[in-house]
Amino acid sequence: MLRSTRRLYSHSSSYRGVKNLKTRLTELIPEKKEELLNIKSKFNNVKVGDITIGSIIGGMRNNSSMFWQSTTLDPETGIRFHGRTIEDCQKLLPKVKDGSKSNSFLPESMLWLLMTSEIPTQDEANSLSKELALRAKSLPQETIKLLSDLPQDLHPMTQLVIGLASLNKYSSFSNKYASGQLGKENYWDSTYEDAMNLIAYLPEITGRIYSKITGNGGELLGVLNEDKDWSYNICSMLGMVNSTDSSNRCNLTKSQSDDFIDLMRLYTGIHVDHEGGNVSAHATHLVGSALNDPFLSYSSGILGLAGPLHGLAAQEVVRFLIQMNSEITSIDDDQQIKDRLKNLLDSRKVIPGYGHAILRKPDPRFNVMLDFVEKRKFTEFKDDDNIKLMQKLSTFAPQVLLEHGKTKNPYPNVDSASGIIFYHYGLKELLFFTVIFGCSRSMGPLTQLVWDRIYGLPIERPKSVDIAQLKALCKVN
Ligand code: AMX
Repeated sequence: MLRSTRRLYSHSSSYRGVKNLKTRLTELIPEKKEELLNIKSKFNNVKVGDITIGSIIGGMRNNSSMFWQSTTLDPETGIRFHGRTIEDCQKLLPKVKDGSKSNSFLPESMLWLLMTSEIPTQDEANSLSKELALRAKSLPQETIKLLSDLPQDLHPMTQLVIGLASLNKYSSFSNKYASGQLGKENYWDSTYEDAMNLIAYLPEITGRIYSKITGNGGELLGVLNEDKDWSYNICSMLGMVNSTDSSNRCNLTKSQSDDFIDLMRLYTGIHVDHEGGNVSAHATHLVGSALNDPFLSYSSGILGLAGPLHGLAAQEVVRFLIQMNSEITSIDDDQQIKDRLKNLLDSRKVIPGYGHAILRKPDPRFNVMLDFVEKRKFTEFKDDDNIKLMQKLSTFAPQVLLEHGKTKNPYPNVDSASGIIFYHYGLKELLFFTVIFGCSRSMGPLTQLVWDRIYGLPIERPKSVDIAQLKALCKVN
């Protein structure tokens, strides 16, 4: 399909009279900066907690040692975005207003909330959708060419990393820094520009990777519509929209297509951030602290997300569900399903999609994905055994994991539901699911990177201890 050549984003402070995100952010900076610097100067020596040997050897568990601006993860109630639960966000954040029956808030509204701690108005959310669509048009041809030259069988997450890292050449931050134009006070401005461009480019990069792995040579399966929202454009470029924008490669009906776009808004809206310590967020923050630009920093986050214990779990779950479904004799044979789960644990394998390093209750993000299914269980999903198995496992797997007794959290995490719903609508390429996760996750860690630069946070450099020091601490020889 043709690449649109319509107008690019211009950096004015308002769009149709609505203040843009950067303008609002700029207004907030002095107050927020003073707040944090005040805490640092007055309370520098306040103790936060004790670091134990268990934490040093055990992946730094329970070690509160990072500052993260926008989200916190409560072990019982789950993620909060500037104090607001997912339920609050569903009530408060603006949704798309285009006449479709969308129930999910716009991820753009969430980005506004993450950056500013404020709920945007409908006009502000819409103007951000427009801004991202306009920024998307400047995706460099070199990156497009690079993506199209990659081997079809290269893992989609590797393709995503390569695409994002290549944008470093065009980074406003890196280029200005290298030419000596930047003082510390100005770091945040070009970091913000790069971060917003990166988020804006993701729908097209994602679409091109999907086209490549499905044998379409990297040519887009749909166009970017500048009058539509970010999630719509992801769906369009995956060829998953029933409109003239998109190839509608799975022949979705209008209602299925609307549901799929809504699913994308829901999924990308709730995966944006999960506080700072998870691998993708932490990696972005760590690499960014060495003053890398957002493209290199978030490529590192994506590399972390590609691990099977983190984002790749989404892919593992779908593989697991499909395989189990092909092996059991009936979806109604509950005992057979439980036995298979037990066998899996006995052979020291993990049940993908279950457990969490911090959460100790079912993930509220899982609950909203399940709600999406529940609302359609007698219609769209009534004949889908994979979806039925996913629902059954959400009851059986916690029982089996509890009996087994090792896992600290036996409940479903968000990955146990998401991939199989995408699969239902026609996204069958399992390796691809984590790329969609990567689109969403850009928003939280990149917001943090902008704030890291606003606050002027230093390079991250924890102290490590060697085995002799460990022994000395434990008073053993
Ligand atoms: N199935 C089987 N065993 C599990 C398990 C699961 N789903 N979750 C945890 N365990 C085991 C651990 O492997 C560990 O065993 P070990 O003592 O023999 O090493 C023991 O239970 C204790 O682990 P834990 O403290 O409860 O979990 P953790 O903090 O070490 O790890 C996580 C957390 C997510 C990596 C783990 O629960 C897991 O591997 N889950 C399956 C993979 C998954 O769904 N990952 C996605 C997480 C969400 C995300 O980031 N996208």
